Amino acid sequence: MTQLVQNADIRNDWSLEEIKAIYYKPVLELIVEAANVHKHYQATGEVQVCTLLSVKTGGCTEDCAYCPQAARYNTGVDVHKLLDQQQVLNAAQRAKDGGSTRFCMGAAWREVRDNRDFDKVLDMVKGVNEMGLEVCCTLGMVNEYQAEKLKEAGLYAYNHNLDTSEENYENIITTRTYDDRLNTIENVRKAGISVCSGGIIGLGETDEDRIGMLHTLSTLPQHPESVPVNALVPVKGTPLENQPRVSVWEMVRMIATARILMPQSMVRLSAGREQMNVTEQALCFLAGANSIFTGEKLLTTPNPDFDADKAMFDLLGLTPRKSFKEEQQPEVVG
Ligand code: SAM
Ligand code: DTB
Ligand code: SF4
Repeated sequence: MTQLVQNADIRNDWSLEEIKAIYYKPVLELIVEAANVHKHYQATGEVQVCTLLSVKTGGCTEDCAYCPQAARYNTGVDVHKLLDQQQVLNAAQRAKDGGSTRFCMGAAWREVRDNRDFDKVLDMVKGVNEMGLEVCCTLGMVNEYQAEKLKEAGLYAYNHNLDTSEENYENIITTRTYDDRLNTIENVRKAGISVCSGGIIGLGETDEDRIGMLHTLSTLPQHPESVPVNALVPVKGTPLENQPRVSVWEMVRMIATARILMPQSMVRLSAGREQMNVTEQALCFLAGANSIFTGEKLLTTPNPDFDADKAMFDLLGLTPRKSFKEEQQPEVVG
């Protein structure tokens, strides 16, 4: 089993007070500090390129207030049962041809069930893995046994976001608990799968909630190898449709704090790039973001296309990170 090892100088004992002191620094000072940490632990100028595909869209039983795929909101999302294997492999090939190294399959499920659809997803994982891509899934809650099956099929990473602080969770989702989320993350970790977990800003949460979520993530027994920072994409029909757009400075503050707290993790500038110009995205890279989703769609909402991102990489002198690079450096002994 792959056991990802964490450097000895990585801290899992951050206090809320310490995190606050970082988060509330004057923003330019915060960027400089994060950039220094980034330079020390990461290959600056390298950005991981991931592509999403919604393999099962809409009709979800959950009530996540931000989500266009919850059955209870009228969002006009194109509801679709599980795609077939060939459609998925074709999309993975397009992603690979577009320069992507990680392919993430999302399903609008509350949890994985031991049924034929799960068997089909296992086949998809196997197929995408054989194409030489890092395979990621985000399928809702999984138990230990399901996590092991995914690992055996060749799953590289599993995405399961905390989304917000424990205190704010019930204002956003009532159909499951924060502990449910943490349990799944533990099951994934135990199976030796790389953990991808982060959150969303712009849900109406306070700065304290953002700090609280970063505290939970950075005090897990092992930091998630990837930390996605999403800006809410407000979707008509969801309870959060009228939320104001988050400013770039809020994204920068979140990304920079995550970078300082979890220096070895990939920090992903996730949803919300469609609404950001290149200058704003450059600030996020400077603040320590080193991963993005490419391809014209996230799961159901628009994202910049491959050509626009290629032009941005050229302009900023960024290079795509190679596949299967260890996201955590092995522990330095002696
Ligand atoms: N159903 C699974 C689950 O909830 O874990 C997997 C798919 S779910 C769509 C994956 C993640 O997408 C959510 O945890 C949330 O962080 C993000 N997300 C969903 N809708 C969003 C939106 N409108 N804006 C930003 N992020 C969103
Ligand atoms: C993550 O943190 N963000 C991605 C991925 N992980 C699964 C999803 C963003 C979804 C945005 C809304 C949509 O396109 O439906
Ligand atoms: Fe369902 Fe996931 Fe959307 Fe929540 S975030 S409604 S669990 S698809």
